Amino acid sequence: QRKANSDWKGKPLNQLNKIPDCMDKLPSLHSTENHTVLIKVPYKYDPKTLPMPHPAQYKDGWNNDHVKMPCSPQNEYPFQGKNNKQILRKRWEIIEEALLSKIPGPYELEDVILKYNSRYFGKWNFETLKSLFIENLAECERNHFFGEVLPKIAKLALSLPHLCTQPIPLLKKGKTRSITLSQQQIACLLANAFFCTYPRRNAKGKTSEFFNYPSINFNSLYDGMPNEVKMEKLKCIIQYFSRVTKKMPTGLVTFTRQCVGHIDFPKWDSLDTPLRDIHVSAEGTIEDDGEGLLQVDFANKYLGGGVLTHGCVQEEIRFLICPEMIISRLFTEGLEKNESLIMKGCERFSSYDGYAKTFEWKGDYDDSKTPRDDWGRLCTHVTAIDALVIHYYDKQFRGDIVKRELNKAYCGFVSLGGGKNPPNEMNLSAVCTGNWGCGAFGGDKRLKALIQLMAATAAKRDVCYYTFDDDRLKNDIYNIHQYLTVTNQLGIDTILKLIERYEGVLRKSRKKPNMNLFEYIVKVFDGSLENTDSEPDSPAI
Ligand code: AR6
Repeated sequence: QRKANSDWKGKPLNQLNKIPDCMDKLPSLHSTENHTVLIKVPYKYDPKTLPMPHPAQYKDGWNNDHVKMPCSPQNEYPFQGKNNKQILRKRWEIIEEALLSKIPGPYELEDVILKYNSRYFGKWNFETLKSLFIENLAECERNHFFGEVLPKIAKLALSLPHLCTQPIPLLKKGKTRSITLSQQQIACLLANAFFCTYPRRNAKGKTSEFFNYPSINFNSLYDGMPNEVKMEKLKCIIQYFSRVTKKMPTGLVTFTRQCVGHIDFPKWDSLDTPLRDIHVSAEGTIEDDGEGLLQVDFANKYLGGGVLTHGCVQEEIRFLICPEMIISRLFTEGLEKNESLIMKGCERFSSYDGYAKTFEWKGDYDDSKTPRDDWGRLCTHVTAIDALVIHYYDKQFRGDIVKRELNKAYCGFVSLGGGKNPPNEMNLSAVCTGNWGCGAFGGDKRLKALIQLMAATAAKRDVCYYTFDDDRLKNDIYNIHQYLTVTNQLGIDTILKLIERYEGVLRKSRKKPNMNLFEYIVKVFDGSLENTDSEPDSPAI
């Protein structure tokens, strides 16, 4: 499925460090204070055997530190009893009754979901869902989904107390912490999201309990004016469930919230290290051509961004073709500026075409060629980092803003190792990225490329950069990299001073620059700006 790519510059792709080849041996898998393992250990990956949940019996954790589970005995809900009398009932019993009933079409699915979400009767609508099954898909596809697939998704959802037996910790801000769970457990949790069973996750507003978490129930995907892109999103979700209910994947996935202490950031202004190597290409995408590399998710602070609502750009698309990533929304609090989320082992299930408004689901994707590590995780590592939204062009070059983005990228790229010794750089894969923060978030591509290169350098990783069809950018990045490493061996400290100087010029000139950051850097070194950019309102810019 990967196209041959000849249009690149810099270090050849096959010379970049890649997992699994560069990886150190993994320690044996077990829970620690900062790592919750939801399956039984000792564990050895066997492609034919599903991992066993741990513990054997359901243990509840209805408190502020754990996901509030739909099947918790403490989850109660008002229910219209006999003679229209409202009674409180165990919500899981209402869910069980509802999901075990016959659901022949989208109208009945709506009724079922509203049975245990009766507060949202008249508030949630299911127009997109209905439109997909009634107008968009063929009758045989609808019959297949409701006849074959949906009963299996319902069964999967109802297996929650048997599959997810251990309280799932919330990955809260301020703490590095990991969760490892089986792909089967993720499928079961996602099946619950599909049926909108998660309690306490529908209320909006600053006082609601999960205010600082992304949404997880899928109702927002079903509602709204019928919309083509949302229907394509739903097709990705249907594809995922069709696959896992036919043949359940047997591997594991780890989610790590990585929080870097403020004293542990590099002292950027005195870092004289020259930039690491780069491979830069106009062709290729992170998910298609980044195998074995640390792939960047151009994230929202609320993981997945608009995946369950509107918006369909890099992050949303990634979460749709690899839906296991969506489960991060269940337990990951909004990221702070010194944090990232690293996802190891998520499988890809769909192919796609187009982008944003033209996004289209294009059928199955077979990810079985991707190797697995000793923990049974696919060797696909994705790091989610949220850039700043840029409202004013000049401001992004300001020292404090540049440092914010450097620190954020560093949080995503650094390997904290976990052990006492810092990881050996030979064991670190290169970063695979592109125009992070430069689409929906409006950043400057050249600045962000340099920032990512500097952060990767501090994290001891090379960079593979896909410019997303921008040939000029490819050449510019290659040329400035050569200029900063071969022609002049400049350290990160000097590069930062040059960015600061460029900001000064922008600020003084108060007009759109006629010279981009890279042109400016080269001109400063050529000496041709010596007498001009120190002047206020310089005509040179
Ligand atoms: N591979 C390589 N480059 C890509 C790919 C890809 N698959 N897809 C897009 N690009 P954007 P942001 C390039 O806008 O600005 C989401 O809603 C392409 O040039 O997704 O950081 C999140 O949830 C594109 O213009 O990232 C956040 O809320 C550029 O990367 C928000 O968007 C930036 O992609 C983040 O916005």
